[in-house]
Amino acid sequence: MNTMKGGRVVLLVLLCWNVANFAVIAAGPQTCPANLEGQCGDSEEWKGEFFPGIPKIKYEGPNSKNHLAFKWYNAEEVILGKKMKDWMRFSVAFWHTFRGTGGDPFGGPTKFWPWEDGTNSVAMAKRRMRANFEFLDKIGVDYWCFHDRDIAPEGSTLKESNAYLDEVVALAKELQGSKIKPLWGTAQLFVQPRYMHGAATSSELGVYAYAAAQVKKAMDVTNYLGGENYVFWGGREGYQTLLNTDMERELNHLASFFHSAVAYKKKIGFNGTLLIEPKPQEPTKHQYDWDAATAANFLRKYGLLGEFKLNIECNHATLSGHSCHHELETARINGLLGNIDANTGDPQVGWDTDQFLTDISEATMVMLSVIRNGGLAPGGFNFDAKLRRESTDVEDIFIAHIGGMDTLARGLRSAAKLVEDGALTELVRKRYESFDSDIGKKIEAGEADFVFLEKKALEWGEPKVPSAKQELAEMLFQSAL
Ligand code: XUL
Ligand code: CO
Repeated sequence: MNTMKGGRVVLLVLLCWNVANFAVIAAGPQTCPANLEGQCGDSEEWKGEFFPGIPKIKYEGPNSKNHLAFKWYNAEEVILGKKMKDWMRFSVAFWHTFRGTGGDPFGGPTKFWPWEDGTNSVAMAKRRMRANFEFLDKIGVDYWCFHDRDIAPEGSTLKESNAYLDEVVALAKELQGSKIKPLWGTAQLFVQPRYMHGAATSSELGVYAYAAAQVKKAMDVTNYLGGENYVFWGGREGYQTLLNTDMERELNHLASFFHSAVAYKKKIGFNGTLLIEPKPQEPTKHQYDWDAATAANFLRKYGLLGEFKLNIECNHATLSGHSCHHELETARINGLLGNIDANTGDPQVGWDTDQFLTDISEATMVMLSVIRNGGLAPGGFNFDAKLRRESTDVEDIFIAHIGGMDTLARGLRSAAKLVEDGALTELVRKRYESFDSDIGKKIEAGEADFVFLEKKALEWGEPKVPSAKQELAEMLFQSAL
């Protein structure tokens, strides 16, 4: 309780912190790749190595002591009938991995990657894109995720911004080759001051139109790059106080915006899944897509079920007072589990810390949901996670991703053990077996009315209530880790 309260107080401070994470901070020493030979200013055509000395990351098994190797993630290994890489469909988040600066509300950037020259130019954006693709190749990940404004700078007009984006996207397309694609693309509708009241839920008509234009373009480029999904995270689609907010009107606007997105997707022949990413708050005090259940009800109310799925982020789940497992199961049982933003929060702080997942127990619960869902495709696991402020070596970028991939791979192995063993499934089946009777079946088919049930209750007398066997369930779970 105290932690939650503390978290809320800190939340105000974090409004600017969150922006800092997405904003381009050009402070800090100017740097550039060692072998660039002084051509830093306009050097996007540089084709050198960004991560010299770091090899392609290979699987070496659990006994390896090499921190630049996988111990649990073996891409080609088949688990429960599917290759690990097909269960996982890992993706690198461009905004954290290539735009994260380590800045927080109390201090500026701490990360000065050798390829950064301190500018927000198109040339720098292109060089950074080359670094992204070298990283993807070396870490062995086939998907990446981006916001429009992470990968290319915002211009002084929408037209100019679109032209910058086109230029960088053309390079990304070339670098992708035939193997790599975006897992999803999205529009950044929260950093620029015009979005201070929201984008689709802004009180200003011009902002709604601008956001629509930005999403239209972001959908175009996601489609052009072969993206498999498109995400809507409504960072500022919410409110600070209901005293100045017409919540019903804002929600109606949000629904209109989504209906237009569906229509545009069909118009351009984009086959990717549209995903809503719930988050309860931060930067707004209350975000409309609070959690999976809220988002599902929104989709149902506005006739959008069937057009959208959900992108569940583990740290957002815990911010909303749920576990990641709860949010995944809520999405799954509603047929809405589309993608996972793989990260974790810190149990001692109340905000979005976006850490790489390292908890095997949590990863196992996540993977149980993924297995029950039959996988995530066309979604996957996007590492919406960042290095700690204090981690500043280039190799830390690799170590963090290797750690996250290995944790989820370990989760998959443990979850598969649980599924194959069957004891936990059997415990749950037994718990509900009274409903397997004829009368139970009648109830589940909606055919048992209260009069009939009263008759049965009178006939049966006091029911015998069995144990839930929670500790046994926990013991079975632990034994698979
Ligand atoms: C913010 C967050 C975003 C979305 C994409 O908490 O998770 O990065 O994933 O806009
Ligand atoms: Co996210």
